[in-house]
Amino acid sequence: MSATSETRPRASVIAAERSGAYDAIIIGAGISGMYQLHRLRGLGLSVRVFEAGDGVGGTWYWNRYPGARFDSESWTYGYSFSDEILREWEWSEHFAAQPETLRYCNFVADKLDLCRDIEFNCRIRAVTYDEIANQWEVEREDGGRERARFLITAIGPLSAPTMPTIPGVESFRGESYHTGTWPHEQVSFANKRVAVIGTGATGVQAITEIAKTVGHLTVFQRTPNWCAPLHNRPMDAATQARIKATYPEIFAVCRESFGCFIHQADPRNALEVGPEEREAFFEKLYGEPGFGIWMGNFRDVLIDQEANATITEFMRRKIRQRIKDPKVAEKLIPTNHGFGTRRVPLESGYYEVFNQPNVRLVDVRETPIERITPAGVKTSDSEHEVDMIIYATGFDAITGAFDRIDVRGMDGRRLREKWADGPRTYLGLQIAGFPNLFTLVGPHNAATFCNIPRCVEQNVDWVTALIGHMREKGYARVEATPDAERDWTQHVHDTGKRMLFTQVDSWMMGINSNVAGKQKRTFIVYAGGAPKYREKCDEVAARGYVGFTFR
Ligand code: NA7
Repeated sequence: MSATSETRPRASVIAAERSGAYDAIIIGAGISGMYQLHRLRGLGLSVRVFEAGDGVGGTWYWNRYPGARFDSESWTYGYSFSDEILREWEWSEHFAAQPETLRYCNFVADKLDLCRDIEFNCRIRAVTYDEIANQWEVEREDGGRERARFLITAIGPLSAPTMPTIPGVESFRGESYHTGTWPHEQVSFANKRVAVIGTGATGVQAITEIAKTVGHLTVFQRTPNWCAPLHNRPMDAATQARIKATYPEIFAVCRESFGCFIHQADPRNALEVGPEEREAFFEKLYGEPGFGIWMGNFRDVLIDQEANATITEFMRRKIRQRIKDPKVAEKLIPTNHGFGTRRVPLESGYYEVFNQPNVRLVDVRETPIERITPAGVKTSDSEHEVDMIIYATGFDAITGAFDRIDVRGMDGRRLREKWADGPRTYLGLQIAGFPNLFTLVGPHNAATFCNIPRCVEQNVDWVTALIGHMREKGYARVEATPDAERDWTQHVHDTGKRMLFTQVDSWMMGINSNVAGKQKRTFIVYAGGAPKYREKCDEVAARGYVGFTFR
């Protein structure tokens, strides 16, 4: 397919503008919204995208914090649908940093001439289904309203940043930032006393980078994570050429792996092999780039407690070896969860940061943060005076972005209320009672646990095919049946229960200590793996979109 071909008849958009209703509205111009726009144009639909930021890129637009970079191999992350884009774009590193990924998003937007159909700086506050008109009415934060037959949310899995509910946050006199809304201007750490709160995947990247130039750094850690080496390196010309020549094979490998990464699980069980062979295998994975140690490990380490204990013990030893002060090492070793049962942060010298004389680790389980004061962070045993506080405190994951929009379906029913006891969906793409609404990276969808563009392409293609099917048959309305929704939700719960991560608190189980009502574990991700998910979606389509009603 040529990426530059003009695929959308201009006349349809002009007609939509005159009648005041589009065929489709997409919320969000990140990885999924951009591709969905391109594909719907291909169907000849009039489409409008509303994006809160002033540029495309979603995650890569907002998360500009120091150290932000891929944990997926760059060359497995880009869109696969356009040979022209694959040929022309060059990744400079195996795991590109955020500025390069944002440039990539802009490169794609320019290639496909996407921006003419995107309205930037436009946050959506409410969406309401109008049953009589069979349209969605979309209300912008500035009060403006737009209408469309189809509404597609492309609002990202981790796009609602959350601040900690620590008293006094507003009182701090110095600079303060949340990593998920990092300023566009350069922030300097030189000669400054900096505090970082949070040690998830974001905190680990930010702490490692900030430690290179900071005056003094204090890290406030509540739960240590099992971090593994990223092993990033620049891309040389020969590798670049080899990758470009083998993109189809690369994407084929990703397609068949659990999370669409290049790493496939080893077919053996951990305890099937002797201790020496196991150790050698772990050592090999530890020395290799990317998520291999998480996704390419023995097939049972993420589902069997005993198998998991073997890799957990290995990782424990690694941390002890890398930290000079044994007391600090013990603080950095997780005690309440096994390796891989929470999102594994990949690191490039994270542990060594704690060997620096100008870095201090504060375990806030030992000495809880009592409040933020005008001068810094007050814990139960002292006041840490700082010039800057960085909140790497994460996101209201997956359902959080939906909660920020007042979504009302049939009979004015609110999505927030429907999902009060956990999400209920069909394929993670549709919801009974919310006709013509598609959730591209919604709960229960494989994209929630995935090398995102790989799953997003599948979802967008599937939704596009469904809309194409409706046009062909003359249908104007599609809705998941309550039975299909019940069965899918049950399937999500059943597949989830096999996985150890569902027995641990983390954003993957919908836990966020800073958001009311998000302290109970909830099945929000699809843990059956991307290949199984694709199979299910394909089967639904092949059986004439079974589980949906059309009108
Ligand atoms: P995470 O993984 O949710 O991490 C947030 C961190 O902030 C985590 O260490 C939390 O500790 C900590 N936190 C949150 N609130 C507090 C308070 N009130 N006090 C102390 N510490 C707190 O978010 P990330 O941004 O790192 O990563 C999110 C995903 O983005 C990541 O997985 C990638 O896929 C991309 P806790 O663990 O809750 O004890």
